[in-house]
Amino acid sequence: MKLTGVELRQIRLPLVAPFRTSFATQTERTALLLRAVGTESEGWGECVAMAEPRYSSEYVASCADVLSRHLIPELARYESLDATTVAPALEPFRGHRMAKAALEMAVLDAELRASGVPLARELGAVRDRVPCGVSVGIMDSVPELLEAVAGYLDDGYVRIKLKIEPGWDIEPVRAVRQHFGDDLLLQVDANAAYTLADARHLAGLDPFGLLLIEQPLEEEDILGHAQLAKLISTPVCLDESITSARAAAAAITLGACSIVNIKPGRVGGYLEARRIHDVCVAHGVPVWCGGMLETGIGRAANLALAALPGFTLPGDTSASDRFYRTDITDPFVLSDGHLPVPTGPGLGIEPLPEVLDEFTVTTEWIAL
Ligand code: NPG
Repeated sequence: MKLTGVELRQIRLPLVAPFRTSFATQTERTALLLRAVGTESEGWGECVAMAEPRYSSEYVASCADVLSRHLIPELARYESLDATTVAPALEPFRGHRMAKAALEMAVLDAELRASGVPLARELGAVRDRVPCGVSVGIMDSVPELLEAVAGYLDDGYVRIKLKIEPGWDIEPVRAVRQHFGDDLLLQVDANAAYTLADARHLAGLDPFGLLLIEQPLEEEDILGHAQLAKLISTPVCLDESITSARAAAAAITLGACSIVNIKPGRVGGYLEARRIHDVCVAHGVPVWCGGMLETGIGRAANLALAALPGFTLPGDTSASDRFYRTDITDPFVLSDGHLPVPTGPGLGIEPLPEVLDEFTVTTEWIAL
């Protein structure tokens, strides 16, 4: 396929409720969408970067900038492009994995649409639906948290993830465990809010039978995670630190994690995400699919990935209405705690043009 151009579109979607993590409170999602236009077909990509560089150093405007100035023009040199050539072609540009992932995703979707192959089949999926967990933000009070968790359990979610930070950790976890019982699949996510000096405090979570604690320490602190893993009995899962298959192999080998959260948009794309999956399977390390408040576009692709055999824990692949009253695609609706893996060619879903236009803030066309 020869690319003729790429459209960059920034959209802004209101959230159904504020979502508070240890690094920010979000009330809306600003997202960057890509539409890659090739000689035979078109494909969609979604960049997972947030409006501000709080979760990672990348952010929407930085991604739009590097895509339009460097990454997209670089692909003009390729007369015949397929998704496997995108990452090697962009390799000379350092970092910017979220931007690269979005571009590879759009090319991959275009290519698979042209050949009629669903993304799930291309990646090696073994399931036609996936069990879904939900991520619950930091709340002002424990009663408010219990009410939110009860609502999600009523919806059918099979696993609860609580966002934690210093001052909001042991007590909310204890309350949820006591209120909902020992059978609830429960895990926590610190988004790098602690240091190794908090090890004894974090060991206070040990009695609650958590599935895992996600990214307790800062992104670069692999050694610290390895030390922490020896001091607490809750399994350590890494998210932000896992930037590539190589990083995953190193973290596992060093004992820094025993579970991995794979976010395709954070690791440079679905092809690298599959390599991380393969590395983890080879090491006997369970993986699950993370979420970044994706629209239906990114959600569709995450469901395809989450259907691979090594994804043995429920992911943050929640239904569209977890975050959005109106999504830009047909919504993904939870059924018996599961979402269906899309079966159409490519992502198997497309934005609804009128809705997309309604939420669009800017568009830019980069011709190749
Ligand atoms: O279900 O899409 C979702 C959100 C899940 O909590 C979630 N994501 O750290 O994993 C995370 C967190 C996140 C949210 C990360 C926003 C970055 C931005």
